[in-house]
Amino acid sequence: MAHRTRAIRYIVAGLGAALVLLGVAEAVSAFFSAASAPLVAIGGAFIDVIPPWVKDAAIALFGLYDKLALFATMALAVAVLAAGIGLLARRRRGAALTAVVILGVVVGAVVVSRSGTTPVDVIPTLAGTAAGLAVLAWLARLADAAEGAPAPSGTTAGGPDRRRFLRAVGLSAVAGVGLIVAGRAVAGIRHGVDAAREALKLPAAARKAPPLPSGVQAPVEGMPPFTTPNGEFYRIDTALAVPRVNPADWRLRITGLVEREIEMSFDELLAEDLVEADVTLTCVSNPVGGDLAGNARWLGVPVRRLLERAGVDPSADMVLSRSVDGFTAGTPLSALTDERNSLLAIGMNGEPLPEIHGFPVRMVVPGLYGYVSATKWLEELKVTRFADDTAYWTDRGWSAEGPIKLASRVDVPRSFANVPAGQVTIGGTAWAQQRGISAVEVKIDDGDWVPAELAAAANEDTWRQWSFAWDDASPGRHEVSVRATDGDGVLQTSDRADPVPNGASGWHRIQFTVEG
Ligand SMILES: Nc1nc2c(c(=O)[nH]1)N[C@H]1C(S)=C(S)[C@@H](COP(=O)(O)O)O[C@H]1N2
Ligand SMILES: [Mo]
Repeated sequence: MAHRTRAIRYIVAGLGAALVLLGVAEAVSAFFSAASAPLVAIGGAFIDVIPPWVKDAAIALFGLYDKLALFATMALAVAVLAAGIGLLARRRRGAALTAVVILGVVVGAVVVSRSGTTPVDVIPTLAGTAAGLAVLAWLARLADAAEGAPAPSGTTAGGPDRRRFLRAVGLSAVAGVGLIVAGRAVAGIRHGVDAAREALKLPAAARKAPPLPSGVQAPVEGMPPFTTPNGEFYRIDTALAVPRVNPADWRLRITGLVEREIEMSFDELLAEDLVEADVTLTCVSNPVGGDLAGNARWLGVPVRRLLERAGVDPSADMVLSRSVDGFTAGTPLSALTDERNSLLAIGMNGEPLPEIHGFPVRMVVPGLYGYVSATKWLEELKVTRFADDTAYWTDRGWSAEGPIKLASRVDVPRSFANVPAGQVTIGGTAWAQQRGISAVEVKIDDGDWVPAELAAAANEDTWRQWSFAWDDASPGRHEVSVRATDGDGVLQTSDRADPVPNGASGWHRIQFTVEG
């Protein structure tokens, strides 16, 4: 038992040193780029190398908490590593300290290899490693003393030494956690992005979106709102730390196969004639019946106009958009130059873009999944060819082209809900951006397909709600399926496909119980 208590002291020393290491790195990183914090860099690198099915499984498993789950996993990994190094420090002090140095060097290398970082961004990791080394040596020495081994200072075993060790560990933990919290706060203030966003007044649109027709919302209680409030809009991206882009420093560059490269500031973008459009965004990872889709009123500059100004070379067929954190999307040039409302968006539902949705500027392209079009924290449009360039998700097994597939889902009742007997009102959503929805049918149990009531359509780029009143709902368990027909008269396919590599397909079906 006594033996074990002593071993635990070294484990605790390792954990304390790790907290200080991370705290110092986090605090110092507030003065460097967002990706300079070691855990952010490691997590980001991890996200970049995981195969698509793991990313998909993580989204399915943790939904919007996938980042939290990743951080929790990393915290666990760090704790195990720190405990191991602490144990090593008991008998082989030099080896333990060397292990910390090696880890620091490896993490530093990962940090500088991340896009969006420069070599100086290694400084937070180096500072953290130095602090971690000092604290590990210090705590291990106090653990020696508490253990009764002859410590370098010549102290011997006893109560005071144990208390001294505990105090030192407590101090390290408090300092580590405090530095992490303070670092986050300082980073927020220092980068001034919140303040810049608050202060931003969006100009009025030169071309407003037509008002939404009354009746876009199906008259069914519990339906999602037709326009998704910003706070409820789904979020999907690879960014562990939300990129902090101050509009004052923001530049957009249009490069590649153009007659003249263009560079624009945020103020220049605001001075353009702005266009407003209601567009439903959809994620390719959305499973059948899933909710990785949202509808907003976007305000921005038509991409077409800027590409015309740059003069696109006829040999080009793709625009590779790049974010400040190195994400890229490859959009067919035609989708950016035809008549659709492809925008460099700065506003979302009457507000500047929320930071997690790409502040200050993102792309919105009707009809294409987000991974090939909706680049957030945009900084470059490179006019190029599919044959010459590949994008972030195409390099990880997803298709180069990602037109949104016709989809429909049941929103009400919820899966496995109990509903009162009598009339049961069923409601849902269907979308086929660029084509619109012309019909929705439902099937109850083994019955025939029957037409549902369509809510009003806003335009062909937004989803469309539907409802169906089932008058003679009999008590018991029931099943309802839904399928839609798009504006071209094409019926939604029943073929089941997984999200990888270019979006899920198949009819959505849910079960519910009518109470007796
Ligand atoms: N910079 C950046 N932009 C990005 C992504 C990303 O990982 N990084 N993900 C894309 C994907 S896959 C989707 S579905 C949409 C989601 O946009 P939202 O988070 O605003 O809903 O953003 C796109 N833009
Ligand atoms: Mo996505």
